[in-house]
Amino acid sequence: MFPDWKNWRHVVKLDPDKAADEYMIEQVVASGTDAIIVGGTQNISREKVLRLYKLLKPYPLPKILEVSSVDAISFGFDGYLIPIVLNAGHPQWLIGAHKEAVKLIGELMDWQVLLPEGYIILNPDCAAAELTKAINPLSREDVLAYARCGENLFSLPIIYIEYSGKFGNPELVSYIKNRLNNARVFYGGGIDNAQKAEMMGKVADTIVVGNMVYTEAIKNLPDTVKAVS
Ligand code: 1GP
Repeated sequence: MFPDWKNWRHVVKLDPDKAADEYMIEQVVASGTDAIIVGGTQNISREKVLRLYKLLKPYPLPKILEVSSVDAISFGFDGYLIPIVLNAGHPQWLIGAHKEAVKLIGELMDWQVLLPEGYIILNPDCAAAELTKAINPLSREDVLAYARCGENLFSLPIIYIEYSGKFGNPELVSYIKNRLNNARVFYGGGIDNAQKAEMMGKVADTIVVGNMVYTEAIKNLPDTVKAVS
């Protein structure tokens, strides 16, 4: 089964393409975050994913792989998040890559440990937006329509508002969150201190922090957890 994710308030996303060591992982775990997602967009290989998994293995908190390429799928994780980019400009990222992966390993897949997430990528300058040719700019009605399609047409349990690398607009996140009925709203992008964590924690179900753990802002990590607890 996929770990009990609905109570997660704070998650750290680690990028296999960035350097991590035991001390950094200790700091991440000690922060009190609810789970660790391993995921990234660029230069992801199975070798890099496994290197990170080895560092995380001693710790009991949920270790989730966000699958960005079938080549990087590694066994051992507690769950697998499957991104579906709702505002992708190319069907590859809506269903194409998924279909290819299922064609390859569909027989072996344990569907119980998979959880799909509907991404809406709103920072046009981030790597994921470039890769998926994310459709931007979007009005808030456009964003809401994508979110509602994800929730109601695709029955996605998570709508992930992605601003990777940039702090987004809490009012927009709140607008979306208040108009969804079932899907939980994940927010990620530009959170590097308690104040930003609190702002987004008020309007999203779960906040995702990424880049800050690779900078000196990692010292603020425990405060970002406290801000949403
Ligand atoms: C990236 O949403 C996450 O996928 C977190 O974004 O790296 O900007 O914190 P940051």
